[in-house]
Amino acid sequence: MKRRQFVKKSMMGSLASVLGMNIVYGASMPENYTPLGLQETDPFKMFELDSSMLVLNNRPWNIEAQAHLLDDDVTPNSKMFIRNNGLIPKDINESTWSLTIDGESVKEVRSFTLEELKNKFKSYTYQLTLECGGNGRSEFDPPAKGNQWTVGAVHCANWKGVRLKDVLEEVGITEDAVYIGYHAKDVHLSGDSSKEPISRGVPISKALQEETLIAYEMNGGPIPLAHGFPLRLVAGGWPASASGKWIDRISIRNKEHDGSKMKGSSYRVPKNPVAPGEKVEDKDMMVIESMPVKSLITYPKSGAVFKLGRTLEIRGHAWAGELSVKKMEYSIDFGSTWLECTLEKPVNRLAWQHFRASIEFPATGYYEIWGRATDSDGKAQPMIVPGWNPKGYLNNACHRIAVKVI
Ligand SMILES: Nc1nc2c(c(=O)[nH]1)N[C@H]1C(S)=C(S)[C@@H](COP(=O)(O)O)O[C@H]1N2
Ligand SMILES: [Mo]
Repeated sequence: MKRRQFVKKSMMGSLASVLGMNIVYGASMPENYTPLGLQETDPFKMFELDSSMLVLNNRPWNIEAQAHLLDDDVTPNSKMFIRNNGLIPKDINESTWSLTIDGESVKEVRSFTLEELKNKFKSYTYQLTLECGGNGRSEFDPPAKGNQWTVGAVHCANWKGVRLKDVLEEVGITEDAVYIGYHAKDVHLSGDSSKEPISRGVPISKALQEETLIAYEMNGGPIPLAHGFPLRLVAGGWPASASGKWIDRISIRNKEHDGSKMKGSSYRVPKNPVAPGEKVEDKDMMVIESMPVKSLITYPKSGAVFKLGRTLEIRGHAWAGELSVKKMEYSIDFGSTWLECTLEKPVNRLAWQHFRASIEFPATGYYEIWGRATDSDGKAQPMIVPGWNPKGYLNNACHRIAVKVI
């Protein structure tokens, strides 16, 4: 028997045993074909998601949480939104994976295997808030194209890895370095391997922050495939698009990185306010940097019903990009009056902050609870959707929930 035939026969044997039955016309099955019966297509099983997560899109996969699912201090894997611009890479081999540091502004191009990164550099663990720049897009009018995220495209997980700063120190960067750009292994939707689905980055000042990690662990285990296994850049507080998943190369640039989704209207907003629906020229747009102040009421779930006389304990999280949150308030009278919540300090810089408050309702009936955070510069969340922009980014309007008191 020829080797190829032998391989095929034994492959067929193992496929059949997984299926639990013989593949009758197996001999005619194309090579490298996975029978449908063995293809997992259920995103809840594939990504081990909580059954209340919301699937917005399947090609590419885009899945969001709901406010009440984000009640944990640290977001568990099953409740983390998933955002992809392309197709998740397959057949990743951890032992041959490497990260190359190149670009105009490196002294010398260097590559590190995962083992080398782990052995050569000290590891750090931080809770880092990552919010998609388009979180809240669904509320813009006129509507903006793109995933219609409601409030659930944000998470704060525990990330462990090495500091990008330490790696760059080892490699050596030149004085003209102004930006870094990541390159990753995901596949463009067209299947064209010369195109990158996304290749974004951050200014060198952000790259050199202590909390900017090249992460290899998330929430105490290997990074799940959908979130960037085996290596991910994590730049907390910035649009999550700056945190490249599946990275195998970081380029140190002597100009603003010009990779895929750095130009045009991608992850960019008008420099000056524009009228809703207005066309904005590229030259009048700028790259989104730190995300604006925002908060979520994660308990109770909107729609909850309570007995009059019972004190309601609300809770949630607030975050403010590069800044911290200095005040969290709530209102039960549509924003006429505000009362302060108890607000915790962040566990570390760039982690979201937890808040709570006890509310007593004066009478039975319908109420809305609105939450409003204020950042350390004194900027508060707007009560209505802020500045319209072509792609619907940066909606940090106050989160609102409805409750009924009976
Ligand atoms: N390689 C790669 N990195 C990526 C993306 C992507 O499509 N490919 N999407 C970005 C965007 S737009 C977001 S919001 C976050 C989502 O991270 P998550 O899926 O882990 O929640 O990953 C970012 N990093
Ligand atoms: Mo995003």
